[in-house]
Amino acid sequence: MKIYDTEGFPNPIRVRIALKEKQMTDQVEFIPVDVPGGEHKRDAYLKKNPTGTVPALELDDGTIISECTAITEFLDHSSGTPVLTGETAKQRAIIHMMQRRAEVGLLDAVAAYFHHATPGLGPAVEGIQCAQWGEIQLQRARDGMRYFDDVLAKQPYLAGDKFTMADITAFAGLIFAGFAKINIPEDLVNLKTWHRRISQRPSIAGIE
Ligand code: GTS
Repeated sequence: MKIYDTEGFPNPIRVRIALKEKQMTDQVEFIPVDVPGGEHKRDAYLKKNPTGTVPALELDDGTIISECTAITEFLDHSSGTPVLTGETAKQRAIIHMMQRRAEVGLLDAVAAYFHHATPGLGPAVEGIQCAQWGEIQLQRARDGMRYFDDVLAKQPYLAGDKFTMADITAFAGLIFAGFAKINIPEDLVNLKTWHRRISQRPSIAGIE
């Protein structure tokens, strides 16, 4: 298997954490894609992944899978018991619900702020920018942090009592937030405590 990605970028980090959780990192070859240099928008990469985003997983039969949730589902069902995406119908539904909330309300919101309301990756890579849209998304990210703080007041992880794909997405959202200089407000103690706690997992330790 191959993973096309850009090391250190938030979405690629999601899959790298999932690989480590599943102890599958040594089963993949990482192929670097130069996103700051625009490689992801050139024909060779677009032929593989028409969305022009990283990461993408290439299976040994040539099948390409993009979208971190889809890649995580594949990994989780490829080795051992699924631990990141749930086993029962109810667990799976709740994990997907919270994962999507972490994506829309945090990771994607921060990304939109970064790409629209800041210089982002620079004029060579950024397309049309709309600063007002970016600022709206910044507020969405702030609301998202507050929402997750409330959730974490009642349970140790976003989808209940176990670490899942939803936590990985939110963690990547906070990585991106740090990069975009959006701090977690001091009063969100539950979110901060969760962040400190999951940062100590072997799959996450050292990622900042
Ligand atoms: N929903 C996608 C997923 O789950 O894989 C998002 C992928 C994505 O937006 N990746 C970013 C990308 O390729 C990289 S990251 O900075 O968000 O980690 N961006 C390039 C672009 O031009 O959109």
